Amino acid sequence: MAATALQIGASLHILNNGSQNFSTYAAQAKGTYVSPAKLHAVSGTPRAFAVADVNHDGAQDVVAAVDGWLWVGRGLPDGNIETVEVTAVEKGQLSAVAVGDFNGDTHPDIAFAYKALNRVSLALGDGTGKFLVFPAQFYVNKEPVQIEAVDANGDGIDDLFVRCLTGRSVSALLSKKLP
Ligand SMILES: [Ca+2]
Ligand SMILES: [Ca+2]
Ligand SMILES: [Ca+2]
Repeated sequence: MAATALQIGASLHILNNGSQNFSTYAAQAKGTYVSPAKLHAVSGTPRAFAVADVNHDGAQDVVAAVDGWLWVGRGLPDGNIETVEVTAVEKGQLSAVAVGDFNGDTHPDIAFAYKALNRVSLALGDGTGKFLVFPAQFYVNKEPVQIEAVDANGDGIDDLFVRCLTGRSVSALLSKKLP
């Protein structure tokens, strides 16, 4: 089954879609990794993941989109995952995830796409690694499969660019500060 690998600091993280887990390999020396890996179970099938420091502690964290869940693995300075926080989201075909500050409160938030529903949802972070799903939905072109968070208009708030399979298009969503 498909796997996705990500290097964070001295550790290598591999998302194992087939076995529904996430393995962390600690680096031993340049280019070699300790085996067996530390396994972190992800209940359900992980569809996409992103790396960002979501709790402002200087260590990169891992965010995975699983059907019905956002899975946040809190990173340690050595690149290992310490604890895992899960947030329930609407079930659907989750296809992409990105981290950025979409409401301008300086705390990282999570944007996640539903491929079959043609929309993007947000989970707003409180800066401690916990997230609350934002009630509004953001419709994009059909079959979104990739999200990038970039501050496109320079107002200090991250905006969303969503790549969609239908029409080979990119939908842009400009964020604004919430009242
Ligand atoms: Ca962190
Ligand atoms: Ca935020
Ligand atoms: Ca912006």
